[in-house]
Amino acid sequence: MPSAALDLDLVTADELAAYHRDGFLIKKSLFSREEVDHMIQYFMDMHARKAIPGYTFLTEEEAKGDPLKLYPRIMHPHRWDKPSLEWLVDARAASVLRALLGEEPVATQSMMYFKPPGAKGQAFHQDNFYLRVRPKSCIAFWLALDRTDPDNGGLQVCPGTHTMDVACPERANLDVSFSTELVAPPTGHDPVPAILEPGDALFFNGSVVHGSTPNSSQNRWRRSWICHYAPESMREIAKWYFPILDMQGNEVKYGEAEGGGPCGTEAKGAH
Ligand SMILES: O=C(O)CCC(=O)C(=O)O
Repeated sequence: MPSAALDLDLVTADELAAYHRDGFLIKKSLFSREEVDHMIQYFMDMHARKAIPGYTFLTEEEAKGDPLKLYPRIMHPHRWDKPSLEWLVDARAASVLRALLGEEPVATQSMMYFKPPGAKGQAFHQDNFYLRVRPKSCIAFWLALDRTDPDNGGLQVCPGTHTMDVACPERANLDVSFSTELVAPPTGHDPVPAILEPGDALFFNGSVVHGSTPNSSQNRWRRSWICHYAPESMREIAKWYFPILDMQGNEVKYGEAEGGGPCGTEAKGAH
């Protein structure tokens, strides 16, 4: 893996200040249009070939009109797929993460979201409720493969919530969310939509309250590549994320935090 060998300087002082003020940062065109088109093709082919270990493939009839049941997210593809591992430890992502964290990142999770038209969203939540990274928080790298905006269920983030403690969630409305936990945006921290073009990347702190509404468009997919990382100085993380990798793809051992689990608990029968 080439990642950490390259020391790219991708974050300006103003961007770093904005990240520390808001808890998130958008990097325009981090990946090229050709690269994200390739990623879309790659994961759509993987799905068409039914080449996804542990995945639930339903027929249209079994899915009963729920597009998310036909295209659930792919969890941790980097554990069995080499290109996914390379995208998880990508040198550009590593460089931005290093600047935002102020230290070396370690990789904890990869996910591919298809979110076809009509798919449910994911209720507002905080990622570190699931990852349980301590003493500092985790951080997300959310790469838009399609254009994303409120119409196709793009991500929304609540600026300034990175300084909040991790809250105890309420029950989400399962008519609009595939995941069961809700942390309502706190007063004074209204959500703002992350409007992203293909190849744009959103990075956000693991305490930031964020989520998405259903894809209410007629025909616009909202595919995204989503990875989570932690500062290498962390002491513990939820077991569900083991093995943890450095940015060269080698396993690094950490302590096991109590609880946690997949990022967004899926409602029973969600797929
Ligand atoms: O992309 C989405 O709609 C939700 C993803 C998310 O919130 C997460 O991965 O934590």
